[in-house]
Amino acid sequence: MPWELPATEVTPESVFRDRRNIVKALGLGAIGASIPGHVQAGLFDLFGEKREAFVTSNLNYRSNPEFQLPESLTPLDKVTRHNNFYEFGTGKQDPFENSQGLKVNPWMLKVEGEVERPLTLDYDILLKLLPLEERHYRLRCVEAWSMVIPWVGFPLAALLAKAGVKSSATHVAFETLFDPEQMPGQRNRLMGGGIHYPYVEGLRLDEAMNQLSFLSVGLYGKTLPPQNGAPVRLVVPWKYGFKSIKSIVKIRLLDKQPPTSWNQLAPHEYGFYANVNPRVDHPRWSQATERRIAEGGIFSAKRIPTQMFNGYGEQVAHLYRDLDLRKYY
Ligand SMILES: Nc1nc2c(c(=O)[nH]1)N[C@H]1C(S)=C(S)[C@@H](COP(=O)(O)O)O[C@H]1N2
Ligand SMILES: [Mo]
Repeated sequence: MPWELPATEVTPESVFRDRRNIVKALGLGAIGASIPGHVQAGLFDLFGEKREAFVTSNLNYRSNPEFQLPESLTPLDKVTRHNNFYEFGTGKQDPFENSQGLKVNPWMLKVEGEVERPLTLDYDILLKLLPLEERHYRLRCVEAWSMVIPWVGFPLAALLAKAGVKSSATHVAFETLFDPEQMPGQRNRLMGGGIHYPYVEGLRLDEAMNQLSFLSVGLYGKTLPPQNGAPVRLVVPWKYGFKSIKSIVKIRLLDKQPPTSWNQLAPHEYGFYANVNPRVDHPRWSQATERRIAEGGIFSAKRIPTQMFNGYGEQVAHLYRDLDLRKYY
């Protein structure tokens, strides 16, 4: 097929050799102006000839034609430099600047709880267990900006099938790495935005089993950079971005709804469901439109109407037939 990619070249991934030099380089504020617009894996080679920053590697995958979009993709440099990942600070550039040292290999992802076969996946198994595919998804942040991102990964349902979900399970809980030594936002309440760490998220089981629910291990054809949630993060494109939890270490099947980080922090503003809905405003701003981050500066981003379920109603509206979406926001 034309969309088959050449054989993968799996290079050693996270390369991070000298933490102090990076911190120094960052302190000098040397990054920023000098970064070329079009960014490749070599982008992360920002800190000079010693190649100390995070390195991503090529993935072997096929593009899934069912998940293409009419809109253009958000350029890689925007996807990797305008982020929310409060473990590394609340500023949009903080994740990029503060996460390059994140150690993602070794990594351990556990699938446990109400399953027939609990799984412990290390970094290599995570990338090899299931066939990888590319999907273009809209990502709509609750802050009313959005992107279109080419993710590489596999359906969450495929992983859950490997573990064998017991009939007692009704929900799935997710947990991000807790490692205050590596994640400054977990050491400092102000820097971490007041979130009670580890960051946790959850889905109803039928939401988790929906074909759109995706575990991403890469974007733009390469393994995820830390700021986007390396080595594995959830992507649920019909929900606000905060549901798409990053750098996951635990997936737990439960017989009840789990607590979720943003809901715990501000329950009147962020619900458990968090389905993208232009008719239900955030208490402090409208959700009717969004700024689509594409070519050009972030502040030149075009304002476009927000679509119900972020445009994925055909795939997910049936899940909420009996739910009052004003009450269950
Ligand atoms: N662990 C963790 N996951 C997280 C967040 C976070 O702060 N911590 N931020 C969320 C929010 S608000 C958004 S919009 C998306 C952003 O994903 P991106 O930076 O890859 O675009 O990640 C989500 N996942
Ligand atoms: Mo977000």
